[in-house]
Amino acid sequence: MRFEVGEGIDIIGDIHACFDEFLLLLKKLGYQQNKKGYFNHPNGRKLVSLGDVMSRGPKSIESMTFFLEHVEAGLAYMIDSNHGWKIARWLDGRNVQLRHGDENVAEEFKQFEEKYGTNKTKDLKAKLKKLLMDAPSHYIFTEKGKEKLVCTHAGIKDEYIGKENNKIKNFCRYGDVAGMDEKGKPIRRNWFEKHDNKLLIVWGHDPKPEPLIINNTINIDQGVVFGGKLTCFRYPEKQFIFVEAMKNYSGKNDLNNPLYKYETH
Ligand SMILES: [Mn+2]
Repeated sequence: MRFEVGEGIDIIGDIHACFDEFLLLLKKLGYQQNKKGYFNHPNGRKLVSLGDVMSRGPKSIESMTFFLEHVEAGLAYMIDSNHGWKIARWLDGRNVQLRHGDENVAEEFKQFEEKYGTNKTKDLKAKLKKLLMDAPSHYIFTEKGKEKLVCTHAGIKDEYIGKENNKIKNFCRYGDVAGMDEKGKPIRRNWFEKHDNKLLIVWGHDPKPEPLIINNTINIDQGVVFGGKLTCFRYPEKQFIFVEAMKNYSGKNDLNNPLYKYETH
C-alpha cells in the first residue's frame, strides 16, 4: 500500500457513477485519451480514487470499468469503500440487500446483459469483483521514500496507518460510526479530531459543500451525485480542482440530501 508520489497524483473524491463529470474533470486536469482508450497525463501523473466510484448515480459500470482498466495498466489506484464492498459481495453472489443507490448497479447490469449477453456480463462481473475485493483500505504515498500522505475512504486512526485487518478495513469503509439515530442514519464521530501526526490524510465518503480541512486532514467528497461537485486534490501541489454536477442524480431533495444541512434557508 506504499507508493511514491512520483510525477504527482490526482486524488478524486466519491464519483458515485457520475462518469460524465469525471470525464470533464480528467480533461480539466490535462489527461488525454490515447488510441487504446487509456487516459494518460502528459507529465506522468497518476489518478487515485478514494472509492465509491459506483452507486446512486447513472453510470456505475462505466466508472468501475474505467478503474478496472486504469488500475490494471498502472495508471490509477483505487481504494476500498462502503459501496464498493457492498457491490463486491453482491458480485460474489452473497446475500446482500442492495439499497442506498446500490440497486442502480444491479439494474445497469441487467441492461448490460440484455445488450452484450451473458458471457460478457459474467466476465466483467468476475473482473470487477476481483478489483473491488482486492482494493486496500488505504494508501500511503511517499516522497523520496518518506511517508507524506494517506488516502482513505471514510477515515482512519493514526495507529491503523500502514496496517491491514478486518477491523481496519471496516473503519476505513464506514468511519467512526457510533450506531444509528432514530431515522436510521449513522451517527458519525469525528475521527479527524484525534489525528496527531505529520501525515496528511485525504478522505471522502461524507459529503460536504467545500473541502473540509482540519488537523492535517482534508475531506474531498463534495457530493457530486447530490448536485454538488466532483473534487480533485492534486499532490504535491496541494491544489483543488472542481467540476460542478450537471444535476442532482440522487433522487434526494430537501431534508434527505446530505448537502441540505449546509444550505442557508
Ligand atoms: Mn462512502
